[in-house]
Amino acid sequence: MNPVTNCLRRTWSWIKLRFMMLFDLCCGYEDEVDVEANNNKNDMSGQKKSSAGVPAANAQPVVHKVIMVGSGGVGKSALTLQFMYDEFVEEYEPTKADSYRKKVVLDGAECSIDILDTAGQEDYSAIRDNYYRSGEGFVCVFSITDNESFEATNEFREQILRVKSDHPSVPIMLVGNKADLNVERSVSMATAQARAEQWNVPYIETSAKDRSNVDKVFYDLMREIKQRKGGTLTGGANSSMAGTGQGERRKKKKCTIL
Ligand SMILES: Nc1nc2c(ncn2[C@@H]2O[C@H](COP(=O)(O)OP(=O)(O)OP(=O)(O)O)[C@@H](O)[C@H]2O)c(=O)[nH]1
Ligand SMILES: [Mg+2]
Repeated sequence: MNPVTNCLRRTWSWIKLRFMMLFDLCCGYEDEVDVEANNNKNDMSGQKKSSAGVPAANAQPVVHKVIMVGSGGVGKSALTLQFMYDEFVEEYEPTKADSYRKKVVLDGAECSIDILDTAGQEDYSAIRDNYYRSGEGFVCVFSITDNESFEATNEFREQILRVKSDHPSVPIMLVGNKADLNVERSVSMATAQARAEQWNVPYIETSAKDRSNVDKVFYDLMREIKQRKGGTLTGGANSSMAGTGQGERRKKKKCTIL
């Protein structure tokens, strides 16, 4: 990717993110809207339907909110940019926080995905809580060539579970990136799979460089988020949805006057 284009994209996404955070501050969403009540209004695709069962004319496509987490340099931005623009960024520029939105068709239904690409660098760890709050699903990335980044995934997961303590079965995917560098591998597939089983989440190996499994990560996660919104997933092996099964509650919008 052209460095100038890359820089412009990052600046634009940074500005958008500030606006989104300001909007959240003013009209912060909280979740007391009953998903069960929503289920009556929404079909399995999450599209609002009229009584005739066809999408209402003014129905907005559902937005699934995904957050990229993991140590610095593991490839969170590279995976995001590969998914968004089909491009691989060779140069490493540490992220502060960038947000992206893309319209996709998921199992025949149009929806949007919001991706928040967070900072892996320790300097930004204090602000992670704020970002994690808005996530409906998390991609927890490590590099298969870097054992330390694999060990760090435990901390990232703990932080997610702490912040999302009212959503204990929030979907998480464990992703081992840089699979194209197999000769430099320091985390075996069996070790990573064992951790995923322990967390009860899927494990996927990707390469942002050759695009392998990049779409799979985002689409599988959206599917889990969507099923969760639809309240149909009961949990089980290899699913991060194995939770309480209790009706998930989303918070009501409330306006704060500054
Ligand atoms: N060979 C190879 N290199 C990769 C892959 N993914 C990322 N990289 C490289 O690894 C470096 C870091 O990638 P980034 O995507 O910037 O890492 P990050 O996780 O976003 O890092 P922070 O923003 O600091 O948290 C860059 O030089 C990328 O080109 C991959 O799948 N294969
Ligand atoms: Mg980054």
